[in-house]
Amino acid sequence: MTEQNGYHNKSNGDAKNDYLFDPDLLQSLFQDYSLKETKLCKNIFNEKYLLRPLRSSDYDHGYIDLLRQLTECGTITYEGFQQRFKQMKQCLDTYFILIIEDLNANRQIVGTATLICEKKFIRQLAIRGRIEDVVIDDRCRGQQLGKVLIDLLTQFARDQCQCYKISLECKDQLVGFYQQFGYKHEDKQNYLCQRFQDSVKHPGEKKQ
Ligand code: 16G
Repeated sequence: MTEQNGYHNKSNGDAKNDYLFDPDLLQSLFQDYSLKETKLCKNIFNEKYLLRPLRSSDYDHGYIDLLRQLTECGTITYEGFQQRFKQMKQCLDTYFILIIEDLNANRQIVGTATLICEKKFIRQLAIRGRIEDVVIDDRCRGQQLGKVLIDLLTQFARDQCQCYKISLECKDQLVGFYQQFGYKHEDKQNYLCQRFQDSVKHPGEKKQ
């Protein structure tokens, strides 16, 4: 990883295996992207924000609190977080969680988006991508941080993971936001959902 690319961990020299996935996978992608979107990338380049994969230490940098701006998270202990992180990491080439860290605010995490790559038998052993859990901190809106995350993850899914399609679910008011990245309602297709619980399930909790 090189300093100029602006997405990697510049100073603390943490071991690479602390990351959910190899940060080097982002390198060429980020280079291409910054050529296309220089203005947008300025925020990232000028030492304000850092874009990188999730790390196991991010429990202490507000990752869960950021997710609370999207939906319920319940009580998540440090151990619970580490266990889930490990489970995700063990699923090779499946979980890609990107985060944006604010370098000037105690390295708090202010943005995140997840790509999940599902392995399939159909379409000649295809890979299908899903974009999930996209959140930008309320205090950092309007800086196009969401745009960077979705653009990069979408390209990553297409070029790096060879996904044959990527889908996402979102609230009505966000449809326009995602359409700008090429996401469309598919003709004669519907999204159906069945919920088994209204609120958060706590690990080990039995159904009454
Ligand atoms: C949104 C999210 C989805 C998340 C869900 C949580 C995006 C693109 N979509 O649909 O990933 O899991 O909200 O809501 O970020 P829930 O807790 O009601 O399922």
